[in-house]
Amino acid sequence: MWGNTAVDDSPNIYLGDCYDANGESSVCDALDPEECYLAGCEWINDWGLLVSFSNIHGGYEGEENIDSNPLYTDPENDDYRLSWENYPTEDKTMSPCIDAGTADIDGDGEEDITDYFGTAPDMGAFEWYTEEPEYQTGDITMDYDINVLDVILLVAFIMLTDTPEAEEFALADMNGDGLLNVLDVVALVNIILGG
Ligand SMILES: [Ca+2]
Ligand SMILES: [Ca+2]
Ligand SMILES: [Ca+2]
Ligand SMILES: [Ca+2]
Repeated sequence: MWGNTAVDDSPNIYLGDCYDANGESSVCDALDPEECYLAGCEWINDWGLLVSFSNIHGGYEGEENIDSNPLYTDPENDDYRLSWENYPTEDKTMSPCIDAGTADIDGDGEEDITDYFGTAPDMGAFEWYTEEPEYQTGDITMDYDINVLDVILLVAFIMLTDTPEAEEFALADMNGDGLLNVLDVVALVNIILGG
């Protein structure tokens, strides 16, 4: 949503530019449906507005819409950023809005939004992200576990039977010398054996 205008002292949200926005990836969590036209629906239907990939209080018909507590960081103090306490574990501390939006706004199969964090854009105004390094060095398979599968992939890179992406290369280069070789295998195996 963008280009919004508050009309007089009415409790309603005016959705500007909605034909372009199509209501994608927005959060509407008004407790009272009167406070939010997205929950009220009639006005939207008059416009033929499609609402999809959105969190609508009370629910709304449309592709991938949800109706759940968005787990804002501190809404009482106007902090509407999403929260995810136990990142990267996808448990109940993860806001259901995280990665629940769509990068393909017009549905043509090509991503229109590219500067998101995680597997997809989030619903809502603020993209949730973490500054912490995502993966430990050695976790080449990027599954938050260092085990024999990482060794197998590292060996495949060294034997040139597989080609690392830049991020995989960085995770595989255990000693940080810019090369992938047996020294990195030894360092990786030592981590696994040492626990
Ligand atoms: Ca995201
Ligand atoms: Ca597209
Ligand atoms: Ca791994
Ligand atoms: Ca190395």
